[in-house]
Amino acid sequence: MNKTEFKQSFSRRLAEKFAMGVTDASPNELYQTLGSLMTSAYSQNWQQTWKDYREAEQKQAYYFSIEFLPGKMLKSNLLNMGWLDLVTEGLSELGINLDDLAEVEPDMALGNGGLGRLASCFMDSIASMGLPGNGNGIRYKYGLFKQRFVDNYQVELPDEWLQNGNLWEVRKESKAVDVRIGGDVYMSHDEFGILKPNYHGGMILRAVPYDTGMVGYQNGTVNTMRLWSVEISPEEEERYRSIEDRRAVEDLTSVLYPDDSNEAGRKLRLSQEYFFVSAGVQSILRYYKQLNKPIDDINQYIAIHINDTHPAMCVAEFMRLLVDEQELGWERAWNLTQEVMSYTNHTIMAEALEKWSINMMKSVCPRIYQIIEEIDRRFVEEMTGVHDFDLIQRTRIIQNNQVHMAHLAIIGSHSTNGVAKLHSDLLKSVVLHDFYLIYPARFNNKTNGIAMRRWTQLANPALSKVLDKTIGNSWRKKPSDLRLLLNYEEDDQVLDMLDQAKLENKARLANYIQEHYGIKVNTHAIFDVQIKRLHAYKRQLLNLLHIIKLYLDLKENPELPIEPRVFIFGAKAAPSYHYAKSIIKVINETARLINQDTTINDKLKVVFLENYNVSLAERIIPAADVSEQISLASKEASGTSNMKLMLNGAVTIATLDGANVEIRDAVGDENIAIFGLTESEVYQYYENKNYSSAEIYRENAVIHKVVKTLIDGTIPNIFAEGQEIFDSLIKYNDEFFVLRDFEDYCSAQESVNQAYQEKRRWLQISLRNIANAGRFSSDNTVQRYADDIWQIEPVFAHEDDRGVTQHDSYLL
Ligand code: 26V
Repeated sequence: MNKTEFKQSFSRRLAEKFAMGVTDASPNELYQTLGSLMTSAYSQNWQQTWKDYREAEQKQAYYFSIEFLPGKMLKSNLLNMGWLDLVTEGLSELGINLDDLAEVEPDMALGNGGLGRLASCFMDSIASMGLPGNGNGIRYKYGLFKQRFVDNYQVELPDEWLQNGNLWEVRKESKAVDVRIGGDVYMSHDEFGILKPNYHGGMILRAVPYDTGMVGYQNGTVNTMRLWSVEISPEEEERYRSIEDRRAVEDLTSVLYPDDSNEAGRKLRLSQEYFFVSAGVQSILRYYKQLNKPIDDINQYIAIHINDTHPAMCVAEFMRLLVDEQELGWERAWNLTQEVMSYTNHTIMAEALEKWSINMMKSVCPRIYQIIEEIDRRFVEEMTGVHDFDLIQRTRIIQNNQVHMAHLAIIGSHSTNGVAKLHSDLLKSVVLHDFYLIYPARFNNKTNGIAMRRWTQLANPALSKVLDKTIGNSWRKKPSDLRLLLNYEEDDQVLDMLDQAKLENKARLANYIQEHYGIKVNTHAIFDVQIKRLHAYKRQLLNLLHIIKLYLDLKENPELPIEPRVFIFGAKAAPSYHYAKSIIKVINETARLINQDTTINDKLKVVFLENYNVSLAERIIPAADVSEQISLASKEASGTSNMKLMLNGAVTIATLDGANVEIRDAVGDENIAIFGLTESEVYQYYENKNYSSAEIYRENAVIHKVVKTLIDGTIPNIFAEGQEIFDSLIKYNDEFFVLRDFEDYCSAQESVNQAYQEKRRWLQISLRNIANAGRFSSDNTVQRYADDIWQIEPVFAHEDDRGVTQHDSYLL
């Protein structure tokens, strides 16, 4: 396709769809037009990809995740189709700015944070590596709430992302399946003497899939992300006459649960889990049956991945279909199930480990509960005599009237992995140690990764240009080539270009801040960024206390030789997480105090950006100088914003937690500011029970002075919240060792301050961070899942230098 052809097709499509010309159309109409050109262009490849997999009888992987967080898709699809430059230019010749169209697209925010964003990075990479892998999840009518600040408090508004339709999805009525929720079940022998379930009552819901094409990076592959939506099945229309009854059904796929740490134990949430698990597994089996292969070989054609425990019922649902419907014996079905399933753990926070009461599970999916009971019974039987009684009691699935979902996932699969080296080691040694004793070979590590293309080529064109000029453009396909940049660490011209690119990105963010918040920030200040969900363990509070300290220091001595800094926060708190919301309020009030204080000569600014989401991340990350990765060691499974910020040249201040450890290994100690307790020191405190925050508060004058501002009126309007946070630190012994790490954190911050003053050294550090970020490409990560866990391969044998298959490019 050339530019002229594109412009013609675009104008023609606009006329067909809206009967108007370019000058009359709104950005939304232009966006719809461009989107429809794109989807028609890739739909053939989508169909072809599907056919190829089927004809080659390829093993396919299915990534089951209750969250996907793709953000906007317009530019990412353009980039992956190889159309981005041409379309940008073509539109510009028509007098249209592509960015104005991109603005119109709502973020697809069907996820809370790291877990869902990782799933979407994986979808991009799986397609980009030409691998046969698909997503399976829920099409929530409302995505993650929109965050607004009112009087400096977080308030939540619904995210009505589907209001103007969603042009990337295709409703596939013909692929709908029925899911049974609730009712009773009892077993009886049928006329052939086979034990069969008899169902009574409950609801039969129609699960309708909406498929979205996952376009691989310039390789012609288009995989599928299948999201399920509930409908009332035509046969059941009669039963759901009243508005209340219909609402009860529609509620099922209505909202994404916004709490990513505390298990609320809600029946609706469990129903959501069973709904997308059952729909997904049924549709996989339906596909498999069309292949006409013996059911005993299903493990050679299908891999199902359980992303965190939310889809753990895959194990029991797969058993149900094999045993009840395919009439396989238990043992055979069980072996197949274990070979098909694999599981990733994403958190070590105990509160987030899912457990469901037996009663609730019986009431949502009684047959699944029976099957889990049987799995549990056989597990205990099999382990008795092999392992000691206590170990078996601790690892069995059903304990104290609760079903432990992680136990189900581990016992019912062949692979359990963590998401960074340290995290995977902690799973083996602490969190899942009992299981490691039983199944050592099942445990493995797959360090997370990020879709490099989105986080450089799309988010940071300024940096991308510098890279192209300096090291050529091979890094665009092969992120490990970023290493070539190391050859230029002494090249002042290159360092200067990097500096200019960063400044350009900072100016863009500064404009945004000025426009939205009326706060003027100095683009030559250090942009210090902490962006992630608000959680006590992530310690936004530690960052805040350091800001307060700097402020107090400046008040005392306005001539203090510190580089001007802009502290930037982006974070949503779960609506029910009182403490996290108090932290937001206190950061906002501190920001107002500091930003209005003219006596500190604009040396400090604090900006808390509302409604942190993927699109905002794309604005903030390229502009960051400093990346805050300051969770208490052992608590952050991996983190992925750490990788995105590093890739964009930010210098990391970090504890040795999650993937920070691997980032340190990649860049070396001189290029990262490490501080704080190590994981083993944290565990020693737990063991010896000898931590006393009150003692630190009493004896450390600096800490005393800083912490006291929470309750002494220094910061206005935080009467209750300041006290709450003060109490968490002093009265309740500071669960996340904020005070213990404070001094060390301040020194790390001071070393960053120093380094920034030596411009050249700073730019070199930044360059080394970019150059070493290639290893965190999610292309690598998914390749390891493909090789070690799923055993899937690309369809075509001819490969390019990345090992990626090539197809034709997209035609209009
Ligand atoms: C848990 C719950 C429990 C209550 C109901 C709603 C809900 C939703 C999500 C979750 C799981 C959150 C787990 C999570 O996001 N973990 C993050 O995973 C990232 C990708 O592996 C990793 O980088 C982060 O360190 C980890 O916190």
